[in-house]
Amino acid sequence: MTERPRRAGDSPGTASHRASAPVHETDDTTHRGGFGTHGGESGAFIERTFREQIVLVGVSLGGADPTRTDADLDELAQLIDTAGADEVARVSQRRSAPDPATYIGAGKAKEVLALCEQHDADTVVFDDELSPAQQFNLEKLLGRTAIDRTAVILDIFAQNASSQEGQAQVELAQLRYRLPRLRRGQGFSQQAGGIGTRGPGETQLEVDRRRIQRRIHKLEAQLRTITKNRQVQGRSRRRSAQHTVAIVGYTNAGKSRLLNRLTDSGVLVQNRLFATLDAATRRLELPGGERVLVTDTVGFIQKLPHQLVEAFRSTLDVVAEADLLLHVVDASGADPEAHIAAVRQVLREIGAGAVPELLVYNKCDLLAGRQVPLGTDKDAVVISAATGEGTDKLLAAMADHLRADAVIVELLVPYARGEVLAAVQRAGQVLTTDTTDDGYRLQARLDPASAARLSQWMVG
Ligand SMILES: Nc1nc2c(ncn2[C@@H]2O[C@H](COP(=O)(O)OP(=O)(O)OP(=O)(O)O)[C@@H](O)[C@H]2O)c(=O)[nH]1
Ligand SMILES: [Mg+2]
Repeated sequence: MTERPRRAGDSPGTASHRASAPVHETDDTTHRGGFGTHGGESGAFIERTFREQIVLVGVSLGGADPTRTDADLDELAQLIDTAGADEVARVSQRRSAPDPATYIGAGKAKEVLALCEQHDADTVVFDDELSPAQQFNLEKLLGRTAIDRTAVILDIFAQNASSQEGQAQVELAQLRYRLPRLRRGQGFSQQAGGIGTRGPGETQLEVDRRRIQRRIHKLEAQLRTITKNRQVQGRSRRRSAQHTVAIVGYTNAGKSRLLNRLTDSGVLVQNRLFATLDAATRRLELPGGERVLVTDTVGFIQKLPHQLVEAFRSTLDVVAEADLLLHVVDASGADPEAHIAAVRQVLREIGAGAVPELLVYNKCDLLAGRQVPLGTDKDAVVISAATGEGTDKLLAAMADHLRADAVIVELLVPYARGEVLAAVQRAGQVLTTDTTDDGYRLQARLDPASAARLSQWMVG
């Protein structure tokens, strides 16, 4: 048993929380794993008083490439490390299809059990989502907690959520994941006891389910209110006609560091997965003088739990509504193409598949002479958010993209209508200004939507 060592990159809040946590006493007869216990309203899936010992299991399905499975398990190991646990062993198997009862085959399960005993593992983590029945059967077979990648990701999100909205979204995703997996003797039993909590003929399990349902409805209502408030703000932003740019990409690609580099803002940057959960928006002036709003967003990953995508949908609206996406890719990573594909898949899921995208290969300072794997995208930009290399080109490329469909118009604005002049300046680029007897005569470059909105002032 080890106490979780404090690591560089940990936020002071979590680290001190862990350091002060009581050391969990082990008892040889009961298993100490708390990773994956689906109880408690607080929502943590993972034991935090010590670093759990984890066995990882991956399956290459159909004709899938086994090296792919190994890369996926490397990523899973990174996830469990971020969650606060350690890999002690890994097992992989090729199958044409998952076993409906136990996901892996019976023989393989025995092998996993032997490994667990050899390493005194607390928990077994499967790289793909287990059905509730598979999870139940595996726990019985293995005599320890069996969970999947989804539970680990949900746990990391729960650790990192800080805003009220983020916490509500993560809790909602956790409860939706937990509800079909609730079993007798788990869940809210301790809290649910007492006179009046149980209806006639209701079992404890039914009471627990009902409590979770109620909590889900409450969270949904809370999130609807937050979304409505945001939509009001969004409308005023659209009236101001500023372009919006969303920074998207795989987790840890350097999205937040890029926002900081472009806008000099102090957004949290960490060498940790899912450091950013709350969108941060900053103003940025492009080389042509046009002002845009840039938003940093939550990172994506392969097999991102659909419960999380659903729960974060309203936050991710900024992505679907953006005029341009900066898709940040870690160019120094092992398989940038796979990351790009995973991100594009999530983009499609959230209705942002058609938003124009500018590929931004980041971390070029780490390439040490290697070629950037540019693929076929000739518009892609290569940068380093760390050193600032390439960011001039990136800004120019952003301006080009946003201007691509712009039109040049002539406007006549009466002197008394200073607010119209200001709206033109915000919406686009003023090319020339003359003073005439009737007011300001401007030549401006505007996007079609802004031009339509300002059409009453157009002349010529
Ligand atoms: N060497 C190098 N490191 C970078 C660069 N950009 C980001 N990093 C590092 O990569 C790690 C992740 O950076 P973040 O900006 O937090 O990444 P992110 O994409 O916002 O990640 P999440 O919010 O967790 O999804 C940090 O340790 C950064 O310092 C870069 O250009 N070069
Ligand atoms: Mg970030």
